[in-house]
Parts: sequence; C-alpha cells; structure tokens
Amino acid sequence: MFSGLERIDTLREQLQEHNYRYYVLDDPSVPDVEYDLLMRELRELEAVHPQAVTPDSPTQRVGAAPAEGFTPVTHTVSMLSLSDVFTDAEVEDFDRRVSTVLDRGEVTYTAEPKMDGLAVSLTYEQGSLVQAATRGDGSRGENVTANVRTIESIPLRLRGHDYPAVLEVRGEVYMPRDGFDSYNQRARSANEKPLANPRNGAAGSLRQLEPKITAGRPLAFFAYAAITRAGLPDTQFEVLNRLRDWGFPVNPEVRRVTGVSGCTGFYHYLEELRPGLNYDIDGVVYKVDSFDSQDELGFVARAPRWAVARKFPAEEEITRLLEIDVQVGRTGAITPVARLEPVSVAGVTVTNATLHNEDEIRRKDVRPGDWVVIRRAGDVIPEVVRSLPERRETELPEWPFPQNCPVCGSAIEKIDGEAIARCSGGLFCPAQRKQSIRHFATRKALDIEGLGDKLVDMLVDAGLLDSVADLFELKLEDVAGLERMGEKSASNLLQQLEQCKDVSLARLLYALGIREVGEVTARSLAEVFGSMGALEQAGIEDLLAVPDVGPIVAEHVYQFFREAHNQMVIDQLLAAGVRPRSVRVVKAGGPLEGQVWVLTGTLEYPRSRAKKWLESLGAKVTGSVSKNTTALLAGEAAGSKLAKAEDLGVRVVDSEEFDGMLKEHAINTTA
Ligand code: D41
Repeated sequence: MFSGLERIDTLREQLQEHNYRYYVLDDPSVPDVEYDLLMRELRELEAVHPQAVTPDSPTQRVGAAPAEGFTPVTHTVSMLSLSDVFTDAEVEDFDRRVSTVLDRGEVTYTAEPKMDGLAVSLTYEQGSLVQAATRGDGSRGENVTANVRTIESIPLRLRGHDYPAVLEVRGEVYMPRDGFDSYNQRARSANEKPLANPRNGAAGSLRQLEPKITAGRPLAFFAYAAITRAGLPDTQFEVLNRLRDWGFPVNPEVRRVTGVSGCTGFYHYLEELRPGLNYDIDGVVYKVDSFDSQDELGFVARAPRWAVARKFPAEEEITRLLEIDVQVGRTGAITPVARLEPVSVAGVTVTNATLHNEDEIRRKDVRPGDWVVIRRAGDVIPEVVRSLPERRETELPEWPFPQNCPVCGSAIEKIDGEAIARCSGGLFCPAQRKQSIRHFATRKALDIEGLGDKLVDMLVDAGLLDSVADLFELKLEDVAGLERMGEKSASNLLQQLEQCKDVSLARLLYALGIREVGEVTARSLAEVFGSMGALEQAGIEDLLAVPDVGPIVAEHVYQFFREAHNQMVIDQLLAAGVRPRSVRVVKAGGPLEGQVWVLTGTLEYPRSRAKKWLESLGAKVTGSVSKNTTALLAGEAAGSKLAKAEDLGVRVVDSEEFDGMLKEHAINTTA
C-alpha cells in the first residue's frame, strides 16, 4: 500500500514531468484534464498531510498575501546591459573586435532572439526557487518572488539531481501575444482598461502588490543565462541546454553560429519568423559561445565586450502633420514640434513628435499638411522620419521658421555651425524661466513635490518668481493668494521649500541646470570639488581632470560661473539659507589619501571595480592625465594616456603591480 506521503512525492514528480513536457519541450504528454486530476489529488492529500506541504510544491504557486511594497535586492553579480547595433557593418565591427582579441580564427557565437520583456534573476537553493528579482538599475532590483512564483513555466523545483547547491539563472519574463489578446478582449468587454502592449503588460503584471492578480495574467519565461559557473558546462549553448534539462524554458530558436555570415544569416531568418511568433522580439543577441573567450574579452562600462544586441529597425507609422509649433527649452533652445493626427505606433498613441531643428525640417522637406512617417523606438520621444511629398494633394507652402520667440518676442538666434536656434531672451523669457524653475523642482533635482508645472506657471505669471532663488523668498500670503491655492497647500509648499534647503551639492548643481551637466556629471563635480566655492574657482584644467568631463562640459561649467546673473542667483540661494552638503566618496585617512589615479587600457577587471577599490583606499580617480596625477594604472593596449604619463614623468603601474598593491591592502578582488 502507498502511504499518503509517498503518493505526494509521486504526484509532484509526475506533475513536474508534465510541466517539463508542456513548457520546455512544447510536447504535452497528457491532456489538460488529466493534469488537473493529478493536481486535485495532490491538493487533497496535502490537505490531509499539511506538514508535507513545501513551498516548492506545484500547489503553492499563489499563496503569498498582498505586499505593502517591494523590497530592494542587491544583485550578487550586476545585471549587465547589452550594447545595441543596427547594421550589418556594425555586426562586422563587433566580430572583428572579438576575433582580433581572441586571435583563433572564426568565432563561434550563440545567437538568441532578443525577447521584448523584462529581465529577471532567479535564485535556486538545493533545487528550490528562493528568490526572484527584477533587473532594476542593474545593481539593485526589486524582490518579486511572490509574483514570479505564479508564472507556471518557471520551475519552483528543478528537475533531476545534478544541479549545483546554489544556481542563479537570468531570463526574460514576457507576455505571449495570444495571452495579451485574450486578456485585452476580456478587459474591453468588462469595461476595464486594456494593456497598452505585451511589454507593458508583463512589466505591470510583475509589479502587482497582490500575487493573485499576477497569477491571473498570462506571463511566461525564457532563460538566457546562468550566473553560476561551477558544475555547469563551459559554453553558453551547452548551458542553455543544461538549463532545459533542469526544467527552464529556453527559446527554441536559439542557435550556435560561426562568424559574421552565421550572425547575419540568423538575423534574416528571425526577421522572416518574427510576424508569426507568439511573442514580441526586438532583435537578436549574439554572445561569444566559449566562457574562456568571454573572460578574455571582459567588459566595457556596464556591458560585456563579448555580446551585442542587433536591433530590428524601430517601428514606423504614417499619419498627417496638422501643424508645427515650437517649444522653448530651459536653455532657450527652440524645438519645432509636429502636431499630428493621432496614430498608434507599436501600441502607443502618438500625437506629437519632434522635428529636432530647422535644418532637419528642410532636409526632410516637411510641411504642415503633409503625410509623414513617424518613428517611435523604445522609450525615446517619437520623431518625424520624413515626409511623403508624393502624397500631397495640393501645393503646400514651406513652414517659416519663426524669427521671434513665440513666448517673449525676443529675437531667435542661430549660431553658425550650430543646428539649434535659441531664444535670446535669457531669463527675461518666461518660458525659459518657467522651464528652469520646473527643472529645479524635479525629482532628481530638489524634488519639491508641491511645486508642479501649473503652480510654476502661475507664480511666474504673477511676477513672484524671477529665478529659482526667489522660491525661498515666497511669502505665505503671496502663494495663498493664487487661484485654487488654499492656505494649507501654500503652507505645505513653504515647508517643503524649507526642508529643501538641506540638499546635497550634487543635487543642487544638477538643479541649477548648467548646460550639459546631468546627474552623473553633477555628482562627479560635487565629489571632486566638495563645495560650491571650490567649483566657482575651478579653471578649465581643473574641470578637465574630473571623470566624464570633457572640453565642452568644462567650458559650459566654467562659463556658467562667470555669468553675473548666475552668480547672483547662487549668492541669493546661499543667503536664503540653502546649505549644499558635500558628499565626498573619498574616504578620509585611507592609505592612498591625497593620491590621484587614472585608469587606461584593458584591465583584468571592469574599470568600475578598479575605480571602487582605489576609492575605498582613499584615492581620487579621474579621467585624464595631468601633472597632478599620482599614478596611471595601464592595462593592455594603453594608448595616448600612457604616452602623456610618460611625457609628464607620471608613475605608471601595470596590472601585476596593481594586483600586488590590492593584496597588500587586503582588497578582495573576487568579492
Ligand atoms: O532575450 C533577451 N532580451 C536577452 C537579454 C537575451 N537573450 N540575452 C541577454 N543576455 C544578457 C547578457 C549577455 C548580459 C547575459 C539579455 C540581457 N543580457 C539583458 N536583458 C536586459 C538587459 C540585459
């Protein structure tokens, strides 16, 4: 006689095998009803033997209670991004770079369809799924375990016995097209909001706080990588096969190819296949097959040098251009904007598209009333690709580029050789003033939540704000006197402004809207100079020594602080009590305190890691060699920086010496 417990084990194994046949081999072995019967029997037995219920039982997909939010997860190994290429020539360049480094003839690649879904990382311990995390920014994602457990094609328990004790697998969660269509059909007939496209559908479904809702969404998964190396084969292709054996769905179109011709052949094959697939793909991914070769190639910034994504051309649609307006940006840049007859491009309704600048309008011969081709690629702003002059029913006049700013009437100026025209009104122009104040309040700047676009417009129009510094001199009665502004919201705003006075130098610099200074550059400037005063006094050479500051950025920063009006605004901000905090990452008192390092050439580790180690020892790491540089860490194939260091007599450290140094300072390079 079978004991109930033995039967439970048998049922789980049978269900697992059916799942494997169904989701991995796409070759179901039993009809759905039979599967349902086995499942029911297991549920009943588990009800009698509750102590035998384990989290990896197939009955336990939807169990978790609604969450309050998602907790952050730090990835043990960063989830890298892929470099994009768009042409055969760029694939040839990629293959040439790879073959040159490897120097072993034609390179073997694994070619994979590029799923247009959501990357996730799955961790298994002793064969059971213990964690699922989104990619996030690559270093930190969100814990979405409860939701991922509801995806039936993701194994809760691995098949077989030869899996490593800890296995981390990465792949893409997606929404199959048929599931998307039927979900939307049902949503429409129930008068609910349909999903915009399968990608958004997958992302939105994974971000549900209630796992039951995720369980009701048609999600699926394809594995594309294993992070774990020990106990796995040593090529990408074989690893994918091994992952299949363990129960992961792997895209059946994955192929092993050789050389450029293999790569392009696969691309064209998929191009043909694409319309008939039950999932969206946006390109193909080529990965050097051998892990030893991958290690030899290493990484650049956050992307591997051994892989590349060849994207399909972005999606295009045709619609009517109703008229052209211009927008005035924060720095006065005039951008012509196409107002369009609404059209759906890759699942999103587009009514506006950028025309970039006057030269582009002339080059593309775009005139109001034209039929135009609109392109939308991923998250970027839609653009007008070209007009279709052959479809003009009547003569259309060219669009006259305005001579004067539509907002303040100041002359529009265009510097020779520059494509961008600008309103010359400076901060006299309410549009520029509004944009710069809006920018000051945005999330990555001072994050003044109560200061929305409408309120900025009203404050500027009421003559209460000439610059961002005036924000801190607003009086309660001024604000409360505005239309649809109560005493309560007014006092909230003033309170928020008071809190904003305590701000990091990096955020304040970003908020000031210095041209070409984004978040990352602002942080570098803050880290290197440490105070507003030091930055105000920095010369071009000093600025050039900052990581990711080139001559153009340096010039903009330098000029910004030479402008009398900007100086006044800064003085006024500081006088109003804004206290920028410096956040030097450089640890005081480290063994390399006071040293300035520059990295060049191919190192054994990603540069970002070498930089972190040096910084953790107290050194500053900058982008270019100068007489202030203490040492240049030079890897393979170092070029002009090495020459300059030798010229200036700067100490040059090679990989071997660097390794010794790290050991000496007890830096763990495998962590
Ligand atoms: O199908 C995909 N979207 C896909 C994404 C894929 N087939 N392979 C991928 N491989 C990688 C590396 C080479 C870094 C392991 C990827 C991604 N990354 C990826 N997905 C999202 C960001 C990067």
